[in-house]
Amino acid sequence: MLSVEEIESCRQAFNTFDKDGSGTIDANELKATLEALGQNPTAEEIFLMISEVDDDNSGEIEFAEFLRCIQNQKEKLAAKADDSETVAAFVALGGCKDQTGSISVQKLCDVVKDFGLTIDIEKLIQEIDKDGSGQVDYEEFKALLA
Ligand SMILES: [Ca+2]
Ligand SMILES: [Ca+2]
Repeated sequence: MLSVEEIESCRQAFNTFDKDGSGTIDANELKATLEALGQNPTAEEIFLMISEVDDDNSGEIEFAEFLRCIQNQKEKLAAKADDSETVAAFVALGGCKDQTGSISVQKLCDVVKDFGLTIDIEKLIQEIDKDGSGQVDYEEFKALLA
């Protein structure tokens, strides 16, 4: 969810786009704003941008649609941030930063026991390490934490 401050700044951004104050952003307004930002979108690009957001197919972007778009953006960023913590843990256990490589099941078990966690890690790993290789790759590791 967006905070009150975020909604407020969305409102300001929206008003910047909505030059005639009609309460919607139409294609011309979107184009003019992007051009003011130094971009040079084609009519087709503008159309695609609007249709991506335009849930009610009105051909214009209402404030609710604008808000939803910003919120989606924010959730995407948050999901990315979550990922980076998983990657950091993966690297700390011997994996690679680019999400390749793998960590040994033995090491993972040791760490879990060191932390005194009560989860049944061996059972979990049996479920995740389906090929029984004794190695946990990034996707498996991520599933483990999920
Ligand atoms: Ca308008
Ligand atoms: Ca609309």
